[in-house]
Order: sequence, then C-alpha cells, then structure tokens
Amino acid sequence: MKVTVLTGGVGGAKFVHGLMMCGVELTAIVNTGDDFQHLGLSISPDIDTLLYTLAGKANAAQGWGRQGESWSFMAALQELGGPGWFNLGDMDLALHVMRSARLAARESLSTITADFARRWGIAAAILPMSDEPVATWVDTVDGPLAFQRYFVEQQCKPVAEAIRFEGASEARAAPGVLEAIMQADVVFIAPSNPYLSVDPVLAVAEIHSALQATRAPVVAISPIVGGTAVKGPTAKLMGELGIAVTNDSIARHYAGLIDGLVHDESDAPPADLPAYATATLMQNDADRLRVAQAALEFAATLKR
Ligand code: FO1
Repeated sequence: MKVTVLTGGVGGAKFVHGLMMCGVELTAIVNTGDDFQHLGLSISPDIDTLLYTLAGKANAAQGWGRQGESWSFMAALQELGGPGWFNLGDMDLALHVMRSARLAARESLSTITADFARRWGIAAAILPMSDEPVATWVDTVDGPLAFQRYFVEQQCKPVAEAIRFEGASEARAAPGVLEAIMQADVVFIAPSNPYLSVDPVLAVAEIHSALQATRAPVVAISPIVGGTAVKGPTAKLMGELGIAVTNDSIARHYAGLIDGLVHDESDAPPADLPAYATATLMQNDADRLRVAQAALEFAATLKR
C-alpha cells in the first residue's frame, strides 16, 4: 500500500513514525519553509527532526535535535562571541556541516536528504517539498520575523498578523514529490501546524494542484487536542489570526483538498466533512502506531 504524507515539525514526525511502523510503502514530503542560513550553515529543521525521529536518534523530550547530545561547540562558539540563541549540538552540527558542504558542491537538497536517510536505514522516502528555497516569514505587530527568529529567538511571543512564504510562487516540487501524491493509495496531512508547517508545502502550486488531482483520498489529522494544540504555537497563532481553535477551522483551512479529518475524541467533529474521532495524543511509540493505524482504517472508508 502506497502512503504519502505531508509533514513538518514535531507532531508531524511522530505521525510519520507511526505510519512507518505500519509497514506501508511510505513517502514523506517535508516542509522546508523553516530552513535558514546560520553561521554559514544550511539548516533544515523539519527534515532533521524527521530523520532523527525515523532513525531512532531523536531527543523526543526536546522535540528537536538528537538524544545523548553534547554541547562543546556551542560553549566554544559563545566564548568567541558567537550567537547562543540557536542551539547546535555537536552531533547535530555534523549533519549541518555535511549538508552545507554537499550543497556547496551543487548537490540537491533531495539527493543529500535521500543519502542521509539511506545511511541511517530509514525505510521511507524522505523528500523535501522543493529543492529551491522557500522561507517562512511571520509578520508581527513588531515587524517581520524570519521563522527561526520568531519560533526560537522570540519563542513565538510576538503577536502574529500574517504569514508569508518567500520563494513559494517560484518553487517547483522536488523530484518524486508529485508522483508520490498522484500514485499514492492514500495521502495524509500530518498533525503539523497548518499555518506554519503545512501551508508552506501547499504554497508550492504544483503540490496544491496534485492534491486536488490525485485519485487517492486525502486525510488530515487535526493538530488540536482538547481545544488547544499539543506543542508549539498553533492555538496561540489561531487566536491571533482570528481563527477559532476548532476542527471546523481545520477542515475549512484544508477545504477543497481533504476528504476527511481524524481528530481527538475530546473535540467536536467538523461539520460537513467525514470525520473519525480517536485519542490523537502521541506520547509514546504505541500511541504513534495506534493513531497511524486508525488513520489508515478511516482513509480506507473514503473514496474520491
Ligand atoms: N528549537 C528551539 O526551540 N531551540 C533551539 O535552539 C533549536 C535549535 C535547533 C537546531 C537544529 C534543528 O534542526 C532544530 C532546532 N530547533 C530549535 C527546532 C526548530 O526551531 C524547528 O524549526 C522547530 O522544530 C519547528 O519546526
């Protein structure tokens, strides 16, 4: 069974891990809107979070970076007056250095990412949404912030007014992305932040069109649990954008793209859309497998 999933951030990675444990033929299309240049390094956080999660190397408690990490680089960096706001662990740094060196040697992000996944024995295809740069910007009441400045340095505190994806209108889908959507038996939108982690992927016009054209049912997993979002700024952001934190809002956000919504049993279902209620909080591997299995069962009941 061919399963394709659009994902970004920590919540998305957990769901993708659940799907991988189901043993399906899996392709993950990953948000690159969080990517940025830092100290001359090309950083791709959502790709890295997914690689670490699927390779069993993730620091699950922290949500990003590797377990068992050391921080000698950061200490030495700051002795030299370097920036301390974005933490690069010693092992994590090796990945950023290797990716940056290979990008400088004109390899594509998708080629490099596939090689890292292969080296770590990951049984899924990990595709950046695009090999061309797309940068998420958050327009706040204090002015525009590049994503990592908003998310990490400012800890999502500034009040957001709008979100933009620079480069999205020129960006083409990375190799294999459109085929993975068109040839899938089912396509999922992972329980990632719709506005910060999924929208950059949908902003690549070819991907948006493929989701409308595919014969596969497209199913979203709601990021809302108990009237709020599990981690990160989703609920706060929805409030600031004047969007009610409900599954109706999520369904409306993906209107025209999705055929069904999996949501937490503590929240009301969306109106006018097939829905499936279950416990969607993923606190361990068993939860991840259970949620993925429930989503696959629900998707099997939907036809386009
Ligand atoms: N998130 C933080 O909150 N603080 C950090 O210092 C931090 C460093 C970092 C380094 C590499 C990496 O791949 C991700 C990192 N993240 C950090 C997470 C990053 O901000 C991601 O964009 C979020 O996970 C949202 O997708």
